[in-house]
Amino acid sequence: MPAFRTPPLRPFAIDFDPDRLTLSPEGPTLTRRMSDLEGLFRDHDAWRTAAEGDDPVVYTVSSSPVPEIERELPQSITTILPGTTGGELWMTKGHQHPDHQGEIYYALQGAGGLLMFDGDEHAWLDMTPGTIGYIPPGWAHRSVNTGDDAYAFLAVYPGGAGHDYGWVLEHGMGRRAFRAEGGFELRPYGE
Ligand code: S6P
Ligand code: ZN
Repeated sequence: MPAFRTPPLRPFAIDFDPDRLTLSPEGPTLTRRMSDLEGLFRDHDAWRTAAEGDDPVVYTVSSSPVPEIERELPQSITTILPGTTGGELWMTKGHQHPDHQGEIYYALQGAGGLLMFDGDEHAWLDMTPGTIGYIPPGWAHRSVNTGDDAYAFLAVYPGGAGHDYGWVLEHGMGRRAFRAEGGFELRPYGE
């Protein structure tokens, strides 16, 4: 057996429940509350008030049992709840893959956006059920709930990709998404 098959995974099927947004068999589930998102929202005072108040769940990430190791291809479902902090739409932390590996997102439910930033240029993809968003190597990515209901998507990514969250704190994401009349608007990161 080739060395890369350690530990060996046998082929298996994963059941997706579109109503409960769960994978079976399931792996770890991560819950991100407002207090986990320090330094990310433009309005730091509004963030602190929410984090020190009821500290709401902003998003969850439910994974299949496929491990995050080289040559494996893990999947997860992210569900972002609807809401704003200081007018800024609820979102994921955002990260860069250190080895600049690509990734695929598939929108499942609700309305959202996929914001990408390569350190120079930003890109925004509207994500509604059925949209496949392609994240090219070297583009940091953050997901935003632009609607009034939960926004959920499937992510498929290289197991050895790693997640660099410090990159976003250092470089930003190029744009921020705020609630606006009739929808949302993107503003330059520092405004
Ligand atoms: C992993 C993939 C997603 C995110 C998830 C949460 O490469 O991009 O599963 O991890 O959407 O976002 P974040 O920025 O908190 O990891
Ligand atoms: Zn990623």
